Amino acid sequence: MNSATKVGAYVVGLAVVFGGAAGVGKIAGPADASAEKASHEGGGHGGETGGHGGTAAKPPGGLQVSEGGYTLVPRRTTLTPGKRTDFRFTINGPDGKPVTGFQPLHGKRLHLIVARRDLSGFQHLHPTEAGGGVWTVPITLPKAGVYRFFTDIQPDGVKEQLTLGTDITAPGDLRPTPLPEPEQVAKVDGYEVKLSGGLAPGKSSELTLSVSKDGKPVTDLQPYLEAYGHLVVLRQGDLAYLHVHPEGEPGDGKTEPGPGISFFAEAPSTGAYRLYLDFKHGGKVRTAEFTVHAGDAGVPVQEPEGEPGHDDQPHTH
Ligand SMILES: [Cu+2]
Repeated sequence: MNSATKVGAYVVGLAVVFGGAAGVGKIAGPADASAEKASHEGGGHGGETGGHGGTAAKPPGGLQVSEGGYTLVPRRTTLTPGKRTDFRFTINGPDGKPVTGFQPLHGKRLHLIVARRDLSGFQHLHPTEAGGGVWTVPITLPKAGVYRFFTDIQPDGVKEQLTLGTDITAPGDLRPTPLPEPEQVAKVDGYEVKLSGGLAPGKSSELTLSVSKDGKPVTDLQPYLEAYGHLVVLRQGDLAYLHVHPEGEPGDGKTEPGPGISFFAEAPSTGAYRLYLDFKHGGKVRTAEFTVHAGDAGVPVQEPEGEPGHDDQPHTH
């Protein structure tokens, strides 16, 4: 392979990462639209892992424990609730051996996202490699339940970012947390984050998250992992995963450090989604959470136990 081909492949890879953003989180500004088009035109040979930006060609990320020959292998599949535990895992490659070469994604070679299957208990962690491709991270699963563990990675030689997902159980008495109703304002640690815009099924839409504290807009957000905000979106029902980055980057000469952080995202379908915005201010990373519905159908009714059901579910014809 000559170096020109290599560079070309790398550029296509980037277009897929940011155009297809972990499977479905499309960032579709005008500039990205052309990049995505380029990836389509250049990616005709890509095959199954060719990273088509559209949702029809590639399923959302995080639904598979193994993709493109790479498998997330936890050393244990249960963790005691409420107990801090050293969680260890490997990413095994097509040869069955732990992978040691990863390309950094937003400053880290591996991102670990954890959420309980009812969409509560979100955590965004950065494990360290203990050697030989074994990753380790101290973690506490606060309550009993089944948790989804997602790894965002791009092994060396792979053209696109992969999000692998596996279930880890914290045994005990499970009390599901109902998904909160959609609200435009989230509060965390004295901060208020206001959401404008929403998610549309199958097409890109803009979401702006504005951060304020004590009623005043925050205009000195700090870069966190090379961005003013990181947005993880999980779909209710199967925890389909998207990780979206803002339109602009710190230091690009036009992106302001708040109060607004803008994202373009595409929901893979109608349904309910939980949004988790990581932002950094005053030296600390905080997470603001929102429920957002994409489209107006297909969201299951959540009733307290014992209440009679309603016959208002949408029907398919
Ligand atoms: Cu991360």
